Amino acid sequence: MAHTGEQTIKNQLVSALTGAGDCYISGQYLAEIAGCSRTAIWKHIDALRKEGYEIEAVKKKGYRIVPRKDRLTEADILIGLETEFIGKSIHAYESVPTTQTIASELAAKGAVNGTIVISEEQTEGKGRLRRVWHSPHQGGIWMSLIVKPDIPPYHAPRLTLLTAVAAVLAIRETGVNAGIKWPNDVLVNGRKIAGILTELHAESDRIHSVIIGIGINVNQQPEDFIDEIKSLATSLAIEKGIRLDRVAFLQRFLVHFEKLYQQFLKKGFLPIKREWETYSVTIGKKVTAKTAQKTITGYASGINEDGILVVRDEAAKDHLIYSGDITIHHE
Ligand code: BTX
Repeated sequence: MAHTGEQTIKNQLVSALTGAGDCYISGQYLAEIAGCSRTAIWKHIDALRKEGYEIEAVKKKGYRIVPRKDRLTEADILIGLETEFIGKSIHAYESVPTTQTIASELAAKGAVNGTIVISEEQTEGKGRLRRVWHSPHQGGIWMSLIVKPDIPPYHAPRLTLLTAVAAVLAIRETGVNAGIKWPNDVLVNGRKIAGILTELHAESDRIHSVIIGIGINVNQQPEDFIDEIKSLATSLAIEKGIRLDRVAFLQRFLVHFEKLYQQFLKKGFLPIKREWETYSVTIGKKVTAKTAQKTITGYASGINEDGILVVRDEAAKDHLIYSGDITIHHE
């Protein structure tokens, strides 16, 4: 485990090298910004290489970081990331049980707003209600995003809807026609392409942090899905017939998320609600909603200001569905 000082130098080097893109940076310059000798820089560069960063060293020119194709490393994600604060602090792993737990621990230790925890694979990926989220190696984006909004805790579910809109916008940019099934499923032709799990750390009136877990199927092929979800799930690669650059896709998702998040904090939930309704595949449909208490069949007439689904039954009585699963009837 690196000492904190070494960790800081490492971060300074990674951000200087990624910030320079294709250009070389001299050892002298790196030594100046990190406040250490050129020999120490050489040692740090060597340590970074051992961590998996590909760094070229050319005499008289200096150092240059080589972006690796389709690897979700800190450097690859940072190069060309066009956000102000979302995803600027990155904890990237090869394999973890679940990114949610790591993000919760980091949030408790004071991780900065916008920190992301991402892993190539999750061995115990979590869905809602203790369900499993299948997170195989290299197929998708399995990520937890830490945000610390100054909003009352009961407004936190709005962030789930906001995240679904961000996912839909990023997916639609690739040419795949995604929609949202209440509350948080992102679907393409009725099959799940992404799922969102929001966990809240709060006191009664104050949010400490919100951990937004998002799983997006990007490059899985049909055979990569376990039998149980084969007929329910899809990926961007299946829909498009080609593999996608996960880094580029993730960067676009983060840009959309940040824009919507800032809009939400400035202008409130209404613009997000409208956008969510635009992409919803639930609204206006006959649905059956199963909650812990009851089962209701009726027309999904909309969501209210809190993102709660309104289902109108045959007697024209409105029911508010706070949580649970819905089935859409195809008539
Ligand atoms: P959910 O409860 O709405 O969906 C879980 C259900 O979705 C499962 O029961 C299964 O039927 C189906 N499913 C499981 N894996 C997949 C998959 N890869 N693609 C499509 N369908 C699947 C949705 O829960 C919330 C998922 C959040 C996942 C992220 S990943 C990063 C973070 N870490 C973590 O452990 N969870 C979140």
